[in-house]
Amino acid sequence: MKDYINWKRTKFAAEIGEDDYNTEVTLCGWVQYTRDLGKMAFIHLRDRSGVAQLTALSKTMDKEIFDLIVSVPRESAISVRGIVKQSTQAKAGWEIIPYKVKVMGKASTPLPLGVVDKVEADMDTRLDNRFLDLRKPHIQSIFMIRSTILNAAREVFLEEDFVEIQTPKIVATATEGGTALFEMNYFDKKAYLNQSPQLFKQTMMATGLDRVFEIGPAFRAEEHDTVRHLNEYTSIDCEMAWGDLDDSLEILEKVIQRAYSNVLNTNYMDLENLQHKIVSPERPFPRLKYGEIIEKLASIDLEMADEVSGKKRTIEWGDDIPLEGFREIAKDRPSLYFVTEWPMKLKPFYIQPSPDDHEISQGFDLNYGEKELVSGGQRVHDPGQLKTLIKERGLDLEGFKFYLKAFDYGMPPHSGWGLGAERLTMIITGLSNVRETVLFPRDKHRLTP
Ligand code: AMO
Repeated sequence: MKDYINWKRTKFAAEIGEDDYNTEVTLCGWVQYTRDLGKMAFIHLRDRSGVAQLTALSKTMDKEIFDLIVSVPRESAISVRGIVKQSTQAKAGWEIIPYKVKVMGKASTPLPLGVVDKVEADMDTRLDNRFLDLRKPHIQSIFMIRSTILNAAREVFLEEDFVEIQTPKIVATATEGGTALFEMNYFDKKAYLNQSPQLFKQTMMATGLDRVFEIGPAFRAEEHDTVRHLNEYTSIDCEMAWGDLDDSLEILEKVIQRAYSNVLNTNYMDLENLQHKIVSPERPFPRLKYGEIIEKLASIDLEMADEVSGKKRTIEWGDDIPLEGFREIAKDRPSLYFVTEWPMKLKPFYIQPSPDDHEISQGFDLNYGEKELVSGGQRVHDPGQLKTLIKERGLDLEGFKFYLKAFDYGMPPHSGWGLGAERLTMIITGLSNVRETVLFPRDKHRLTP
């Protein structure tokens, strides 16, 4: 027989209040829990907003429907039509007395992953069954927050007159150094998955668009198997012309600040689900010079392996700052701070030297404690200087032809930065593993789902 009932949701569980008492509602969601007492049964129906208690009474329902609702396996997707009744026993102060039920998607048994189990399953089981993992409210909250963060960035860029762009992900040239590239066949040529939109976003500075941003995937074939590295991540990139580095830093501060404030305003329930408290950072963020950090680390005798001899020695100017170094700095600076005035040799070829000292770059990082969130800087816009820097790094000019061409026909001064969406989400949600912030993470051991 044709089903003439409209099973569309009329309310979310969390929307139900006193005004709905004694009215009819249709709820849609998943069966979280069932307790069958014979003539009566309690069912917890979970939707995106929360949980509703259904109190099924055999005397007010067709036997067939009562039997169906008490026997439907946990985590099945159902729609329920019923009356909202005030109740002193139900936690919410109300319950639903159902009279019609439709099973939309029956769940198989046993479940590969418990949704309401007190004990958290291991990461691999969770990622292998991500659709069930996301039924847990605190896991769903991570992605609600991630969505707010990406929209906050977009909001600021659009307010500040940036133009959204998309650049190719299949490319012929490395951007961030040749070691971390995924290679692929492109018909009869070799191609790579792009590590960063760097060369393309800079090329856009020669077009007159002036300010561009891109939120898109970046691929790094790094061997790192850490809680901070992914092989595919989402990069929030921007580039702006006719200004200086301070303009770029200001936009970055605004993006980060807006991400915090929008999450605080719209995701307070999600933060509660994650049992995490955040405070919106104040602008301007503190700025530390690379040299000051090295001095501090040398004063506590932080040791590292010499690049040439491999022997242990105290850290000195010119060394990259290892994670242990940033851990020391994080003891005094557990939150956001810029690291500026890096040595030229520690920054990519496209970063401009300081006008006062050619050993020092106009590149910066933004850290949160020991974690790097952002890299960026004032770019080289003089074509001759850029070619020299590319050659000095032992890179082949030929591979950069399309990029260099844009510098030969009127390239304005420009700066920009790249922010890892997952690292920012990790910090705002208070999670310790970056994999938590990606639906289907790609790491050294994981290619499915
Ligand atoms: P960089 O290589 O420092 O700079 O990357 C910028 C930011 O991207 C994020 N990120 C990653 N996140 C997760 N997994 C990874 N493997 C990974 N690699 C990078 C980090 C990092 O701070 N072109 C420059 C940016 C610029 O100058 O505009 C770049 O890509 O949050």
